Amino acid sequence: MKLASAIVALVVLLAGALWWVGQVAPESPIEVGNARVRLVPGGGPMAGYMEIRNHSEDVIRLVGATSPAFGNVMIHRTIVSDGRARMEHQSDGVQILPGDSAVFKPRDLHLMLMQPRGALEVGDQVEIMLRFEGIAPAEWPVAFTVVPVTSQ
Ligand SMILES: [Cu+2]
Repeated sequence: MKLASAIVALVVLLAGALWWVGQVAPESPIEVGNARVRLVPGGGPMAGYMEIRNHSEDVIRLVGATSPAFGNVMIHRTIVSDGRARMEHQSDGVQILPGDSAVFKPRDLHLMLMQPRGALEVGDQVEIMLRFEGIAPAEWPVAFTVVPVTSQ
């Protein structure tokens, strides 16, 4: 009898522990990889690149970004037509389907980082706050690494 109740108590404790772990360590709905900023010296605008993976079951949308290191951040896409490159502001943001990813890379999607507030160096970390629709919390701080302007 005593052994049986001890086993019941143990099972209840284990179940409780598993529930607790599930509550405190949920899988992140998004993952941001290879976050980097190409250094442009002299106060000019810089570009930020990354890959955002949507692990959630919802459609999400990157709608904006801010950074303490820059006065203004916009979402742009470079479009090449007739051999000429131009940048288009993505006023509706960037939609990412469940299980899909958005790749920000040279000559494509990028964060346009304008009005740098201080001198940056290769190897520095820059915080950029990504703002989404479709997930909670809406704001995700991401550390971007400053890389040489010649890197891809
Ligand atoms: Cu741009």
